[in-house]
Amino acid sequence: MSDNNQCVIIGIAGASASGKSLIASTIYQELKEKVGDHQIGVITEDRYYRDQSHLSMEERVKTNYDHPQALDHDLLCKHLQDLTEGKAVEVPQYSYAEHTRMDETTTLTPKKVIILEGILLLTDPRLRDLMHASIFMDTPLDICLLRRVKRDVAERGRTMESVLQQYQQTVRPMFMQFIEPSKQYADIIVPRGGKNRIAIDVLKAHIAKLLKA
Ligand code: UZR
Ligand code: MG
Repeated sequence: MSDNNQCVIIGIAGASASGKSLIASTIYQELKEKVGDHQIGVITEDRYYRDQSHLSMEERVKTNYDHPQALDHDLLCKHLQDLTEGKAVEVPQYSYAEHTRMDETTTLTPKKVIILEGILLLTDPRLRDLMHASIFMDTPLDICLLRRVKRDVAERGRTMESVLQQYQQTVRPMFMQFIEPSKQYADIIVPRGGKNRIAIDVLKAHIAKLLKA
């Protein structure tokens, strides 16, 4: 990594609705003022759910979205490498209502700091290698479930019944099988959720230190 295209990558993992996006956007907002508007970006792992446009809607709903295979980590790794080398990338857009990738992409230019957030990031050794620091949101699962029901009905075009069914079928079992064990790879474990002020300040201070190094 040369000084000119330094890119600090911070990974934030944890259960669905554990506060990953909230802590990522809080750090983004607060650091943006310090490092400059165009020098910090957030990448959500959700954007890298695989394209399923070749499948019918019936088949799409059967996908296990909480399994590492549902995600295109190859593309995510490629994009992180490109950003590190100073190249812009086209981040896919994903539709939760359609359960597939959309045609449009979002251009992301190289940044000094990239905050990556997503449920299964720490299960992939390639992604762990690319991170300069990793965080696991250790929010109690009942709190996550409450938040998930509210969010998916309000923002992701879902019914309460379908959210609860999916929770029992995949969300909880895959959390136990893949996400919870990936906690061992985190540098920092954050209790309670995305509003943990001390955790936010510690992370901000650490990122500032990495930027100076
Ligand atoms: P976060 N997910 C869907 O519900 N539908 C999709 O088409 C793609 C993903 C859910 C996924 C996972 N699983 O729990 C969650 N299910 O999105 C991850 N079931 O997103 O970390 O923002 O909660
Ligand atoms: Mg999220």
